[in-house]
This record gives sequence, C-alpha cells and structure tokens, in this order.
Amino acid sequence: MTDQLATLLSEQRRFPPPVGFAARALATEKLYRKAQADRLGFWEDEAKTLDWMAPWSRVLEWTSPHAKWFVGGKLNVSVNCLDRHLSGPRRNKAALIWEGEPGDRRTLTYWDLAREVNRAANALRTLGVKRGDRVAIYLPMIPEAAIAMLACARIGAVHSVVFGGFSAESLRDRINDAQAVALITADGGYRRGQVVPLKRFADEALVECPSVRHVMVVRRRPGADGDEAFAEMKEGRDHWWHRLLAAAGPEALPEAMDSEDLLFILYTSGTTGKPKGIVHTTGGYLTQAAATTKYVFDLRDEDVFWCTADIGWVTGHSYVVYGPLANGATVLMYEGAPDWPERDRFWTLVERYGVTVFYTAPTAIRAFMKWGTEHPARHNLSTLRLLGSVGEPINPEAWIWYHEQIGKGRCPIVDTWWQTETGGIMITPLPGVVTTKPGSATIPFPGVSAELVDAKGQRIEKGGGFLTLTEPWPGMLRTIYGDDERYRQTYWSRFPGRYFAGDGAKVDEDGYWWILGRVDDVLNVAGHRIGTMEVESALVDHPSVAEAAVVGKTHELKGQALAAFVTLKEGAKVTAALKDDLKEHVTKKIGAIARPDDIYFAADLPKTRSGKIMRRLLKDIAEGRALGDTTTLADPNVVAKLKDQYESEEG
Ligand code: 7RM
Repeated sequence: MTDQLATLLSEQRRFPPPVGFAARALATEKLYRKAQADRLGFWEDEAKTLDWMAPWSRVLEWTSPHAKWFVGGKLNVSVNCLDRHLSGPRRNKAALIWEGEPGDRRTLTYWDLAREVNRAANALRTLGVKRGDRVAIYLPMIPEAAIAMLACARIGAVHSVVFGGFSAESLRDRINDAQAVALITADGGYRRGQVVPLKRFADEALVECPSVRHVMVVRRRPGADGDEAFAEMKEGRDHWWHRLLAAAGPEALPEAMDSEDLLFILYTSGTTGKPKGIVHTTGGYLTQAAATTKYVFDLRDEDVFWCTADIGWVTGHSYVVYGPLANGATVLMYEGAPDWPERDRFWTLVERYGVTVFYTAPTAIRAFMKWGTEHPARHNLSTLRLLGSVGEPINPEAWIWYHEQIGKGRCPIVDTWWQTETGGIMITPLPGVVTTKPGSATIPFPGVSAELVDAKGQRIEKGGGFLTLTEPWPGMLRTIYGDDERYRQTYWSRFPGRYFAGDGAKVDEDGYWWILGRVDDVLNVAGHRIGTMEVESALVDHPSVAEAAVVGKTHELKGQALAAFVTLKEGAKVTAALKDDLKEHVTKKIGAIARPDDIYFAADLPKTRSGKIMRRLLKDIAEGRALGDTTTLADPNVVAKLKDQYESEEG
C-alpha cells in the first residue's frame, strides 16, 4: 500500500447490516454463491422472472466484444412493466406518484398508466411511427416522460431521451445522429419557478433535423391550450399530445420484440467532443434493471421508491422507469429543483408521500450538508428504510452525514457504481448482506465479474489500478450507435479482452472496491499516484469546506501539482490563513505529497447538468488554457467566473 491511499484505506468505520433489515432482506448470501457457481444460470433465473412471448435457445452468445443475451427470446418491455401487473392486486396500486414543481400532483395506478401508454402507442402508430424507428424524447420530469418511453417500447420504436436541460444544438445533434422520425416534447417545464420553454428549443433544433416528420407536444402548462407564446404549432408537423391521445384507442397490441432488438439509445459524453450513442437492447437490459432494482433496493410492494435522477440520464431509465415498474413498485417522481421554494423540498416530499427507499447523488448530499441540518430536521423522515448513492465517489464525510442526518443511523446505504454503458448497477452492497464502509461501493453484484489491473493490464489482487470487467453482463451496451469501431476502440482496446470502464479504483484487504473516479482524474505527483477524490475528501473534512474539486496542473519538477477549487460553508470567511490551514489539513490527513500547491476559493464549482464536477475545465483554468467544450455545463458562467478569478489571482 502506498501512503497516498491512506485517507480512504484508513477509513476504519464499518456498518454491518442492521439485524432487523437482514432478517427480511430479499437478497441473501446464497445469491452470491449461486452466481459464483453458475453465472449464466443466475442471470437465466432472473430472466425467467420476466414474461416472455417466446423462449430463448441460448443464454449467451459471446463473440468478443459483441454479446447476445437470451438468444431468440421474444418479449415486450411495456408488457413486463404494465400488463402483467393488471391481472392481480397491483391493478389499482399507484405506479407513479408525481409532483410538479409548482405543487400540482398526480397519481397514476398501474391501470391508469397502462391506459395512457396504450393510447400513446396508438397515437405514435397513427403518425406512422413503426417498429425500429427512432423517437427523440425531450420532456421535463412529468408522467408523460415515462409514458412516452413505455409507448415506444410497446410499438418497438427505439427511444432516445435527451435531457430537458440540454440546449437546442445538443438536441439537434442527437436527433440527427439517430435519424429520429419523431420528437416528443412539451410546451415547457418548471425549474426554480421559471418555465423552461422546451418547445421553443425544439423548434430551433428542428430547423436542421430533416428526419423528423412529426412532433407531439405535451401541454404541461394547464389552461395554456392555444397559448402560442410557448408552443407555436406548425401545421402538419406538430400535434398536441392530449388531442392525439383523446382520439386514440385504449388498447394497443404490443410488438413481440427480439431479445436483442434495440430498446433505446442514450447519448453520453466521451473524451472527444462528440457524444456517443450508447445502444441498449431488450431482454438483457430489462433482466438486469429488474434484478438489480429488486435486490439492491430490497424493493417490495409496500415501498415508495424515489430515485431523484432525471429521466434524461441512464439512472432515470433504469431506476425511475424500467427497473421499478418491472417489479410492480410505486415510484415517486418530482419535476423540479431541491431548493424550490425552500431548501427542504426533498424532505417535504419524503414526508408527504412516505418515501421508504431514497436514491440520490453525492453532489446533492453535499449540497444538503452545506445548507444545514435544520432542513431535514424539520421533517418526519421515519418512513425511510434504505438510502442509495450513485454518480460519483461519495466521500466518507458525506456518507456519514447522509447516514446520520437522513437515515438517522437506521438505514443501510447502498453506494452503487455503474455507468450509462453498463445499463444497470454493477458494484454495490446488497443491503442486509454486505457490511458497508463509508466511501466504498463494496463488492460486485452477483453475476458481475470485475477485476483490477495495473497499467500493463496485469491482474492485481489489491491496491490501486484500473477497473475492468472480464465477462459480459446482460445490461451491457451492445455498441455505439452507428460507430462499432469507436465501440471497440473506446471500451475494449486499452486492455485486450477486458471492458475498461475508464475508472480508477482501489481494492482493499477485504476485496472491497473504492472507486477513485475517471482515470483522467487520477494524478501523478512526483511519481506517486493520488486520487483527486482522496484530496477532496480530506478538504471536505475541514469544518469550513462545503465542496472541493482537485485537478492536476503541470509542474516542472513533480510532473503534476495539485490545484484545489474550494467552496466554503455558509458563514466561513475567505482568508489567507484559511488557505494555509487547508493545506495543512490535507497534509495532516494524507501526507505532504498531497498538499495542494494552490487553493482557489469559488462561489460554486462547474458541474455538468447531471451534477458531475467538470475537472477537465478546472484543469484548463488551472493551467491557463482556453476553455474546452462547455455545452454540458449546468451553468457555463460558473466556469467563466472561476477562470477570471484564477487569472487575476495568478497575475
Ligand atoms: C450511473 C452513472 C458513470 C461514471 C463512472 C464513474 C462515476 C458512478 C459511482 C461513480 C464512484 C459510484 N452513469 N460513478 N457511480 N463513481 N462511485 N457509486 O452515473 O455514465 O453518467 O457516469 O460515474 O466515474 O464511470 S454515468
């Protein structure tokens, strides 16, 4: 072990599953043993819990790097998420409980949701959308987002959801890459009290999207029928969603899809400027989404499951829509911001709907920490029984805060590592089985084979290295849409025979995984490897610090030096003494090797809309380079401000 791994590996706290939780958990140790003994048998048994229209002949056909799962099997995803729940007691159960940012509320039972999906499917068919066609979805977090996805699945159209926070240009590029024939959007969505005029952005995008023949427009703004200010309807091309659905029949025959037919494309940023269209198919994807939802979230009929991700990200696909609905669960969906109208909005929702399982991102947790404990303290959170984290490494301090302030020391935390590319959760504790350590995603899900390798691709048992996956898994991406060569290059060429996730990780004495983040975040200072997260974790441990991002800056002697961007908790003052104090603090927590050369105080950190800190941009700032692509930034001004500030401090 090298000393720079100290911060995380010196994390000695252990949280065994609470006895009461373990006693009734859906997952048991037996699952691990079963998958260990017969990996394909494990996945096959999970696939059998779904409804198939025709059986498969082989579980897996693997011609590296191309996988086919449940070969020859036929099924429809919407049937699995809806129809099969309609014959029993779930028929009248809430499938979707929704709250809009302005406070409007809707509840759709499984029956209601099925009806809407069938009507939407018929509406799409009326417009001439056929099996295999691509449909772009550009919607706020409203029930119609889930309805539109499921309607596509019902008729075998491939959806490409574009996050509602993306610009017209991003939407245009994604539509064109997929050659979508239709777009489903809304007149607007609410965010921090403002209307986001999605239809206007869509109109702007569509000027350069010749493939789109039809646009369905959801009227999000009640009473605004015919309100041309937000939705100028183009004759022949644009159709109000509610009018088409009112005219459509309530039953639509589902297509029998091949297990390997495309279910969706989802665009994700790569190392180049051009986003990659990640391709997911039907049978394997749904099997993994359903199985992970069931075991990782210990999901049962009486739960209210709230995954706070937007439907525009893979987490929204797998854990707002497909995984929970395949399990017949009740899903809570919320449209707006966590601090609107007050910083306790999430806790208001947890209390109002009696949320039992809550799944969010570390960036949100750190914001809650910064806002102060009085907000959750004002609410009754006693229905919560399980908490989840996803999207980035969670620093032990945030983990402990989440555990104490939200879970009241009672709820297990599942820190789940996975990617758009993996389709579903890959490394995670199973609650009730695995003892957790704050900051560690613990061990691979049953049936998942992860291995650590060094820079030469040699397998290593423990220490620091690269996270690779050695065996195909059902939810894996099948290719990059229209660019199979890029698929091979990006994921399978760095370490031949292995899927390389792009993440650095450490494995400890107990075989636990500690994800360090993207390897471009792993720095090399004077020949020592330092995870930016370790330094960030040390900084966040300081009482004055709210959030920190650390990047490498080219250094003559050391190769790289550390530059830290820090936001302070409310009430903390920016002083020269604090700067020294922070450097000392890191030195104390990790060692002199991790002492940042520069510390910059910032009002906010540049983040993508999904909440990931854009270290690449911070690096550009730290090194005085021109800024890279900022189109995925939530607020590009944050970067500009930081750059100005940095340059004046440098000067
Ligand atoms: C689900 C999602 C994927 C990248 C991945 C990691 C990082 C995600 C964790 C995590 C540490 C976690 N898909 N990441 N989960 N890092 N611990 N639990 O986020 O495609 O948008 O991002 O996110 O770097 O490669 S994603």
